[in-house]
Amino acid sequence: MKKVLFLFSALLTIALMSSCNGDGKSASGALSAQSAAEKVYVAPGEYDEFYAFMSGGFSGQVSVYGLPSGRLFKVIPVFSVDGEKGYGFNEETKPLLETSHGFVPWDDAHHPELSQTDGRPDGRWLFINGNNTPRIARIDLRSFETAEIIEIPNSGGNHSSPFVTENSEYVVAGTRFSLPIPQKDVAISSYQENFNGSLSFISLDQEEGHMEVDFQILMPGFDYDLAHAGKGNSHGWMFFTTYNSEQSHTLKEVNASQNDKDFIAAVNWKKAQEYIAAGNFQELPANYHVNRFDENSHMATSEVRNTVRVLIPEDCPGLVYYLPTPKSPHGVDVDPSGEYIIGNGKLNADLTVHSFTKMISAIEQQKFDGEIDGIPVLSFDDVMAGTVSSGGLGPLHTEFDGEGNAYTTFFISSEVVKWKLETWEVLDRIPTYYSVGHLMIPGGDSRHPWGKYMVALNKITKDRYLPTGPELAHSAQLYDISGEKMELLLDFPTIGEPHYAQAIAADIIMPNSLKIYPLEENTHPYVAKVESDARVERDGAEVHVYMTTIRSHFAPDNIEGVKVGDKVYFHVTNLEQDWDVPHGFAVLGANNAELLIMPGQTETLLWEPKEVGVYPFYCTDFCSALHQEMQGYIRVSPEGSNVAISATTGE
Ligand SMILES: [Cu+2]
Repeated sequence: MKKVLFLFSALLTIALMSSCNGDGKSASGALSAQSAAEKVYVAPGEYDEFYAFMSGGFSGQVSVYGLPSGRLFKVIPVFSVDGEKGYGFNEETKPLLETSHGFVPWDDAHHPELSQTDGRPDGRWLFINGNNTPRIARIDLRSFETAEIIEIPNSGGNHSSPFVTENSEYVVAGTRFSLPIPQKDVAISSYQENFNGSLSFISLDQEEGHMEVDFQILMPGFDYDLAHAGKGNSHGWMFFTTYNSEQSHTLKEVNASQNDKDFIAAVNWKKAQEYIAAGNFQELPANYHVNRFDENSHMATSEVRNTVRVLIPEDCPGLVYYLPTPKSPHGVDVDPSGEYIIGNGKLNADLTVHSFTKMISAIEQQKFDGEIDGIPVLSFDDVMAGTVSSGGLGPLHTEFDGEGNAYTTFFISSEVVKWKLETWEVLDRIPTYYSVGHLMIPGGDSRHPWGKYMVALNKITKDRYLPTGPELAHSAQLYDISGEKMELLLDFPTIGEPHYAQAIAADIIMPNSLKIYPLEENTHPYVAKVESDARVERDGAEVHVYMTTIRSHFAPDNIEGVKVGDKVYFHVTNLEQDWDVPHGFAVLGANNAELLIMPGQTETLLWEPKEVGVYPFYCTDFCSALHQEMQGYIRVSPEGSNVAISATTGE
């Protein structure tokens, strides 16, 4: 083992050295390459300490990595179809991608967020937002599969989402782009009178995790950028950043950057619950889908909702307050105690820290600097706790290590700055390669950060890896933050844009990870639970193949009686009850994808043969020594032929 370790370290050393040559770029702040290599080395057969869940950005997916190794374990398809797993191609998962705009097989996924209990990531679920067609997905962390996708009505650009409250009472969603609410045909130049923002509170059923839009708040027509929940003392509040308080509708890079201060909106969601209970809301027409996957039937369903409850701040005193915050703030981050609300003004050099205690006392004393559409504006000086004079440029996001320190990314100066809560002094800074957006510390936005590591999620990779044409893999960088000084340990490429990430101690997830789906619990309407149930049934022009797989054959494996013009549904049940033995299914001429069927699961592929002939099908997932023999034929006869339906195995 020692020899292996030494060899690996030596190789990594060479690799690290050769990546630091040429243009004189060195991993500033890094340990010696060998000691960095040792810190990220997870020996063959050993496990990583953390699961990291990375958004895929414009790939629409979530990828699962181990930390500290940076090894990729899985890509979980969420908002984009995925031929590898048949996701969005098989009949069972198609309903997950239904929206009010029809079937939408792609999205731009930004912020993974773990469910929490008592402000601690609990390993039940992972949420992630879809920006373009506003949606939130819930991934079940037992199966690592997308279990639910809810569409967000009255929203455009679902960016400030899906941040979670301390006990997962809500995940939230704020619209980045304001819109006419409800939608209507108006001149774009009538923005100021006709456009509004919306903040959505999606409640979570604590048993099943089912999401419903509990209520929305109709807001002034600003851009709502990011959010974070209060915690501890500030539990019950949610904070959203805004920019474009200028309410411009064109050339926003200039016009939305005029005001010296925009706002953080502080929402008292417990107050909102009182208004809802008292019936003090408007019910607006809406049209949005709630899509759920059932683990027993292995099928998703899509339901339409037609109304949404909307709170109007003017009618709901005490619901929302505005905290003036310089300057087009991007991230809003709440420290583990819940007292400090950090506004990262992206056109600013300094960070603004608001105090929750001061905010409450200003509210109690009714010290307001005016109001906007019924929302009281607090005075900057009354709520500010301090300023971090960072010396950096373009602060975006802050996370915490649980030891009284905060870490903020600076996009323009391409660095992470470590600073101390309460004294606001800068303790350390380290470059990133290059242009860091979010950063992530395991548990770093919760009440109980694990600390130890920090991952920078970079927008630009440039010269960090072997070139691959005009497009380079995006990059994550792993830093050791256990000491006084941050130390760069590792670069690793990511899937799509690693927009944001979350990480959790592996031992919270591992014991609950599902190994198989019990066959006896399979309630799929087209399941065949034993090989003797395998058959083919014709229903008009539809043909249903009840097929089973087990190492190493399909039943049936010879099918006749299908005709040109038929819709053939292959319902394939994997009879295996053993961990890590999926079977695949592919048939010549299919216009969709393969099936990849987990043990005990049933999945359905639609096949529409266009020409007569005999077509082979086979298993795509290497499953046994006789995997290559796992194949069969289906015969297609002319329309109007009288070849009888038959399904045989071994005859
Ligand atoms: Cu197989």
